[in-house]
Amino acid sequence: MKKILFVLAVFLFIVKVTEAQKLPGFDADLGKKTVFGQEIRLPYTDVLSYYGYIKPGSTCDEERGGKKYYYLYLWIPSAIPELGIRMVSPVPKGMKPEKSDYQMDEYKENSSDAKSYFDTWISLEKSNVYFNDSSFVENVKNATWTMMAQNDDSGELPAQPSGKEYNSLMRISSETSNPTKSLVKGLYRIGFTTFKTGEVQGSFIAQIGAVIKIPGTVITRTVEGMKVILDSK
Ligand SMILES: [Ca+2]
Repeated sequence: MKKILFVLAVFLFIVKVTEAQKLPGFDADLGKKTVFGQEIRLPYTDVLSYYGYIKPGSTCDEERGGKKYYYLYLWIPSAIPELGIRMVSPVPKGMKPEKSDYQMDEYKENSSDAKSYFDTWISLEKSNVYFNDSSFVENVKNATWTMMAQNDDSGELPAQPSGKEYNSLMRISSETSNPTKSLVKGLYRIGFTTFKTGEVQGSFIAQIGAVIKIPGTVITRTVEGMKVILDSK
């Protein structure tokens, strides 16, 4: 009996440690309730995961205000009421890409690098490109981008190896009465950089959460890559 209890205790300990190496649930603002002073949120029903890796010393996509920006392009195929975005660096030890997850080639090649990471900072911008046609890539190059939201640090996410809660999370509600703030079909981009000192480097996981299933949502690192995927659908 003692042996069984010991095995059980070890098992529970392993489960606990494994859980600590994954991310907590990703919950929405929509439908949030407060019951007896306790906030109750429903999880996003549709979560896409993107595993990435930025090699130390990489060239960024754009320099803005002295910050090195990198982009993930996001295609939303239909209007949605809310979008959640979170980014964690490095990828927690207990997490590995599943078949349906997106992953950068650089991540596949460098997933064993557990040392590099960065203090994440994220933004969501909306473009005025709403359709995929033959001039899509050109249109995106000339697009107007409107800032919708940004986040530096979130206490809802596990701390980084430094012990600081510097990972990022934000929830964006669609403002249907405001065309620049409504989450309609079209191309968006998630900008990421490191807000304080340091370089963007190492592994990261970005997750996109939606309160409804939206088949046809696509995340890519490049506009050209986005075009190829949209054309194949
Ligand atoms: Ca941060």
